[in-house]
Amino acid sequence: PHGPRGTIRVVCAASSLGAPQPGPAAAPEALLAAGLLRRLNAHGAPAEADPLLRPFEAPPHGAPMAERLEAAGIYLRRLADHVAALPQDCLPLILGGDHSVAAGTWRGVARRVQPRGTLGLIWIDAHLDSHTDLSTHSGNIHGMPLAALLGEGHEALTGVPGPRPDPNRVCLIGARAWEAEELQRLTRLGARVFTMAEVHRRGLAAVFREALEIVRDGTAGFGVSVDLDAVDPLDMPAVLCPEPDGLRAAELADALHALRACGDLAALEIVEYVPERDPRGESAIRAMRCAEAALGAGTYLLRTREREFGAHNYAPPPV
Ligand code: 4U7
Ligand code: MN
Ligand code: MN
Ligand code: MN
Repeated sequence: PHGPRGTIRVVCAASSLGAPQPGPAAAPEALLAAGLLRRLNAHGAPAEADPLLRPFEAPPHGAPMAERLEAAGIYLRRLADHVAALPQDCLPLILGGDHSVAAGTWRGVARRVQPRGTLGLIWIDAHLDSHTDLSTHSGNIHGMPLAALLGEGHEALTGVPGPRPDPNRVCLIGARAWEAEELQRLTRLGARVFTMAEVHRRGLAAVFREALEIVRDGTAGFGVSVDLDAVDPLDMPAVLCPEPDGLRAAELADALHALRACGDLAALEIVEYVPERDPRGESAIRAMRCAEAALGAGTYLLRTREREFGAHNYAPPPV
C-alpha cells in the first residue's frame, strides 16, 4: 500500500474474534464516522484511513477455543503483514477491535523497526492480558495478547511473523484487575507493571515519564497500546470490560501529549471501544481525544516531513 508521506495511517482492525461479544468490531467505522480524521487534521496531523480489515471467517462467540484461536491466528497474520507493509515514513494508528488484535499489530510494527533495532511497548490497560490458552479462566483471547507478543501461549497467537518486544522494555500502566498467573508470567519475564495503586500514589505524569525512559532505553522505537478500559468507567463506559477506579480521561490525554515530542514513536493502538454502549457518543469523543493528544503536530511528524521536503522548507503547523 502507498500513501502520502509524513501522515498518520489509520489501520482499521475491525475484529471481535478475541472478545465474548461482537461489539468492538464496529469501533473503527464508528470512530471514523464521528470525525476522527477531521479531528487529527485539525490538530496538525494529516491522516488517512485504509479500508476496514475484517476477518474472512468468524466462528460464533461461543465456539470452542481451538476454533476461535485458529480464526484469530489467520486474522493476526493478515493484520501484521498489512502494518509491516505500510510506508516507512507514515505513523500507523491502529484502531481495534478487541485487544487480541495487538498480537498482530506489534509484530507488524516490530518488523518496521527491525532494521534499526528492537521495539519497546507501553500497554495502558486495567488488565494484564497475559494469559495463555492454558492459564485463562474465561477462554477469552483478548486476555492473551501480551503473553503472546512475549512468546508465550498458543502458536496461533505467538507464531505471527515478526520479532518479539524485549520484555525488559515493556511497561504496563493502570492495571487493577488480574489473575495470579498473569502477574507471575510478567514478573518472570521482566516486564514493569505500574499498577493503578502506583499511579494513585505517584501520579500518572511521573509514571508515564518513567515508562517512557524504560521503553526508549536501547530500543529503536516504541509503541503505545491503549485499552480504553484503562480509563475509569465514569469517563469511558463504552468498553468491553469496565473496571472501576481507573484513569481520568483528561489525565490520560495529558500524559499521551508527551508522545508528540517522541521522534521514535513507532505506532499507536486504541482498542476495545464498543459503539453500541455509547448512544450519546461521549466515549468516542474521549477516545478520539487520546489520539489527538498523542498524534497532533509534533516532532515525530516534523521528522518525516523534513525527510520529504527538507528541514528548511517545511514549517510545522501550529500546535
Ligand atoms: B482486555 C480477564 F478474567 N483477565 O482473561 C480474562 F478478568 O483486553 C479479563 O484487557 C481480560 O479487555 C480482559 O478474561 C481483556 C478476566
Ligand atoms: Mn486489554
Ligand atoms: Mn482491559
Ligand atoms: Mn482511586
